Amino acid sequence: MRPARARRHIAVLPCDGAGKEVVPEAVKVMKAAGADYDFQEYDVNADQYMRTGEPIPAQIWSDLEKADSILFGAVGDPRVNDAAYLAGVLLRLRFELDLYVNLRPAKLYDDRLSPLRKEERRKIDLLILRENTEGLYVGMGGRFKKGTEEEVAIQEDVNTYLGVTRIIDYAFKVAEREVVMVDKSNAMTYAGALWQERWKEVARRYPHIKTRHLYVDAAAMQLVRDPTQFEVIVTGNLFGDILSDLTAELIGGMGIAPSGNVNPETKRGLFEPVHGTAPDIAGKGLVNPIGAILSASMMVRHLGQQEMASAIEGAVESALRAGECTRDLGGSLSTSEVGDAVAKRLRD
Ligand code: GGG
Repeated sequence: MRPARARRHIAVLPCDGAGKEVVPEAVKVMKAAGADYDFQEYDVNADQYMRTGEPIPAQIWSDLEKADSILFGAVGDPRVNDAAYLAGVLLRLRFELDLYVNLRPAKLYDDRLSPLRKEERRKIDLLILRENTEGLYVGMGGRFKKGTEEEVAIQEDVNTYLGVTRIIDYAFKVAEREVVMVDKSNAMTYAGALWQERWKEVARRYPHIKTRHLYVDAAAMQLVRDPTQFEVIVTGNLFGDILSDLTAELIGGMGIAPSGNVNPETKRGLFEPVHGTAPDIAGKGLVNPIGAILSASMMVRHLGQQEMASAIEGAVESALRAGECTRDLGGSLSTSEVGDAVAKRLRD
């Protein structure tokens, strides 16, 4: 007899501010959907950092490396005016676990949430694939003559053959119709040339998928003009970050946008709402938990439970259509009441 499969260990990192409010709702919804995971919450947050000076203590890091997946809220705190904290938590997890694919889907669940005037342009259902381990985020550079009028600040944009190739290849693997590659190769000629070369070479291996290239400024314009034209967009770290905030607004705002950080080879994953800690509204029951709940649905899908993932997504869609949502989406429910409304649909 084969031994029973061990329960999946999900490391839960609510972190700070809004993250602390939305992550419990995502866990509540997964439990209502029947997820039999071993959820373990870890003390990674600004209070812990201010106490110890360590963004992620060594013992916790060793657990996170072994976890089947990580459910993450948001990191940042006005009391910590120190980029080392954000870098030591979120960027460390993305870089050291080599979560090179940042999946940022944008799907409109209810027509009334779209800011677009023309009805036929609203049916947005696209995926932005942001390279997640390179680009301007690696922290290379420096400040020369800091604090003087002669100061020079340099921030390096790192693009490697391997990094660019693997994210473009992943885009072709998940696309059904078309991949659009976005860069700024007319201005950023060195990095852009590498992206162009790898794009053309990888595309040749997938002749059944249509291809299109857009400069990032044109891509931003086209996303507002007619987002329905896109299926999969693949791009670098910074452009993916910016364009996915734009697409979040097209589906109802930052509160609703989910994301996954994954490595398709090791199967490691970290799932988090796109939004940050929202210190202006955190702690008042106003934060929208839908981005976190949809991120949990992405995690469940990544762990191979497709039906459960679709059930969670369906329950979110039904709650949104019934107007059972927070104020940012025109509803009147609190953060936990939205979690309850979604969970109820999964239990009934
Ligand atoms: N879930 C996304 C996240 O945590 N991003 C980090 C971030 O933007 N932190 C700054 C902040 O929340 O103020």
